[in-house]
Amino acid sequence: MQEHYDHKTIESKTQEIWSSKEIYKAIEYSKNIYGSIKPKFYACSMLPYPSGKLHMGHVRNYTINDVMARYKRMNGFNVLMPMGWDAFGMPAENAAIKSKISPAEWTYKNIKYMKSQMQSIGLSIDWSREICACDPEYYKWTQWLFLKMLENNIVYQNTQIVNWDPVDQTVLANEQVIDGHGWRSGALIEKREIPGYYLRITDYADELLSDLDNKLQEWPEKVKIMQSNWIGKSEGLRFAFKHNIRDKNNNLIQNGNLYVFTTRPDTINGITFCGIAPEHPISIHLSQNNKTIQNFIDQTKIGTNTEAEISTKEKKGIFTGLSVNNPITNEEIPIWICNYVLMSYGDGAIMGVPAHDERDFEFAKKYGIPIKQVISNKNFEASNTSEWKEPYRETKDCYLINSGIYNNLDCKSAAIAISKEIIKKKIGDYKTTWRLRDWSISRQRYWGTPIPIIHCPNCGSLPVPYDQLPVKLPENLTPDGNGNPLNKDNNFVHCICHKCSSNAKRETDTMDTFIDSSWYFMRYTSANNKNEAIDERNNYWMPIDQYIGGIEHAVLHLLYARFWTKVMRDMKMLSFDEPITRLLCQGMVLNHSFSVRTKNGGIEYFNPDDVEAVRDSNNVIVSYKLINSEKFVEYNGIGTMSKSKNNGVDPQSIINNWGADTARLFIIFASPPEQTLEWSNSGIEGANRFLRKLWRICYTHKEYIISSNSNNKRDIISLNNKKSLMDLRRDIHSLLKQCNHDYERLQYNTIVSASMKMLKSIEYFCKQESTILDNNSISVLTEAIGILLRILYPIVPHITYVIWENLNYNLVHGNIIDSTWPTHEEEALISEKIKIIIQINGKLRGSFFASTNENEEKLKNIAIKTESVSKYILNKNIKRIIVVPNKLINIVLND
Ligand code: ANZ
Ligand code: ZN
Repeated sequence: MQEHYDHKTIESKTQEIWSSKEIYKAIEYSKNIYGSIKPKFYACSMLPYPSGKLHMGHVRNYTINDVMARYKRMNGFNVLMPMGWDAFGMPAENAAIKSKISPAEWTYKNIKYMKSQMQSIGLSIDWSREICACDPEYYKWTQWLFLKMLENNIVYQNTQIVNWDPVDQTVLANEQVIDGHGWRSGALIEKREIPGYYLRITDYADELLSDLDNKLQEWPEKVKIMQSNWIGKSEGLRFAFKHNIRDKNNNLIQNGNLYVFTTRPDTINGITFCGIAPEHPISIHLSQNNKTIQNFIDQTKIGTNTEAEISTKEKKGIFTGLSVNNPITNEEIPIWICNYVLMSYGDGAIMGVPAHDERDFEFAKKYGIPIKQVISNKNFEASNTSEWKEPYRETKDCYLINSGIYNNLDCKSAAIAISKEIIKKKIGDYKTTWRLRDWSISRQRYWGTPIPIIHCPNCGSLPVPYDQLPVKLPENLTPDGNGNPLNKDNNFVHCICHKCSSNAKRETDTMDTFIDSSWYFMRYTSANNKNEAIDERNNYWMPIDQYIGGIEHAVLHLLYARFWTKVMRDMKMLSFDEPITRLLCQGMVLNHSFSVRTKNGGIEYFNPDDVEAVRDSNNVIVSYKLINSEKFVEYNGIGTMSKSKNNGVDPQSIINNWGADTARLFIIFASPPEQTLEWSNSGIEGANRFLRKLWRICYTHKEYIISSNSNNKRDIISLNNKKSLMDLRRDIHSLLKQCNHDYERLQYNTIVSASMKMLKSIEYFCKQESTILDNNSISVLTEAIGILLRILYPIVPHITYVIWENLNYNLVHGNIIDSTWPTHEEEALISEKIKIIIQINGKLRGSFFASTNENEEKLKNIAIKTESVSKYILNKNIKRIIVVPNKLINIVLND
């Protein structure tokens, strides 16, 4: 054992050993030393996009995963921790446009570097199962699954609306449209309707919703709420306003029915307008010979119309000049075209009740539409709605007013009574409406999984035969920003129809990259199978026991993965319903941010490492300035690490300078996995100091421990009731008990604090004992350090691995990686507590409980710090402290 802790050699050596021995290769059905099959544990992190280099968020994610994997392995589980690359997608194309290298080259280069970074963190990944979304060996099976879904009527073709950039002649993703203009060309973006493929996720809406509660007990509540809102089940009434509006061929539009969907039939008497979407058939009809309406509709189409954006957008509308009649009151109701009414939801039309709906209220206020109150609580009658600042949205203990025969009914009964009346009139019925839409998966992009379809002039669209998979994506194209390069690649586009042998064209759309990540975690289980997407090993490992990733994937990725699993189950490929048993969303990594306003009104950000605090004479921070400069900067507080704020910390420089173990220890210690983590350079230093201290104490006592382990004296501890031995064992075993509890509930940060306490107790013990230890002391010390090393090993695997070997612990417990996890001994915890009285100058001032024969210094310390006592000794000199063992402490003050 070297005298000094040298992270560089330790970490590179251990990593070399681990990889050469393929120590983390997971083998199905592996057995324990007693010959019985180990339970499996599948721990998986969301696979990264190969953007170039790892950021601190990745490191945190994989470290948490690794701690869990190593802990579970020592606890007798057969653990799988795989890794892969979400390697298709737009950043590769954007990089290609910028630097003129092919997306393939850029992606593979990034993967190579990021993989080396991951290896330097010392993760226990089974690299033999590595998968990469842009590898034909992987996407062949994505295409295969797509074709199976086509066969099973899960895939269908329909038109989709896309953002068309008329200058670049290309389809843009929503995030490439900025304020209605193309990100590169600046051109005004048009909406175009083109054909595309869809997956019937709405067929699974019910199950996706009910399984949140029934099967995902170990998912964070907030993720389940987000998914449930996204699925958006709404129960209400759908009914028609009868109308007489005819199109140019004199046919009644939609057979004379203007259908609306409402969740509040009780408010029907409060309707003061009808709102229709800009894409509604009535709107389209009107726009054909009305320029003002046409212009209004065009205006609403600018920009991306995501639901979230629409809800915050200013409400705008235009009166159509038309009206319908309220089916209950027969009042005349004007029809407006409204920008906040979505064509894609319900029927693309609403009954406007401004008195009780927020959006309608805002709209009515703006356009002077009457606001008619029809709901009130018991205590007040109709109030003057023109003075309202907000709609009245209560329903609990509320009753109808201004509603004719329905007056005085409570909201719920009124909703039922009015619905019955509408149903009786045969103009409507109860209806469940879903917010979830079918999944549009066609992208007019190069760098994605090719959709395995050909278009033949004779036979139409045909699926590529299974034996011709994969449809390989050419890797040598370089997009230039002008359309999809696949369209211009004759080698790719041209093909022969397998049915009629005429010249046909390949589909050049590729799949949404969320498809790649919807099933990759299953491919890990069968990664080397060349003949099947998955095999029986999938049923061994799946479902994932612990999935770890960012909260930003709470909805889309996790919902698609759940959907995909259910589809595969219905295609008889799986025997489970949900892919992920337990989910953990790790918190963000934060750092301070500093900036100055530039002359032209912009903001320039400075890296926190370049900034120092300026303090006044009382050492209070008064301002901040750049190091080695007189330039003052503004402190913006703490926020997510990001490139745009220039406050990222490069994990590689931390690992190079301090070592992976230090980085891991800090990350785990700084906060519990689900909370945000504040970066701190002093925290890194502290973590490193702790590791050096651990090394030093082990080094100092190495001869004793080595001999103890070599003679395997572990079981012959005879304590002889020696207090120091009992104390140390009590400390170690009670902390161990806490650690085991914390490991199970993933409260990893407190494990680090417990290990720090263990090391303190060990240090204290060693100071107390004489320099030459007797056999019992050696045994207790060996036991204590053996426990500490194992508790720390999942968090700092390199240093503990090396110390463990150097101190011959493997002779007794085997390799630390597979050694058994320590369990505390209840007997070691027993300590007799006695009441100790505290006196000051002989007067009773307090008391506390302590173990029998507690160390005198410790007792004195406790006494001084006891609350009822400390105020008497504040600013006084203590002359001496008298300890009467197991009875009292008398503090004598100078007067
Ligand atoms: C009248 C009403 C009165 C409404 C009231 C609400 C409160 P959830 O619950 O999210 O499903 N709505 C219906 N179709 C719409 C569309 N295409 N675009 C925009 N809004 C639409 O929302 C259902 C409610 O959303 C419906 O109930 C309707 O407004 C509106 F005091 O009808 B309500
Ligand atoms: Zn053909």
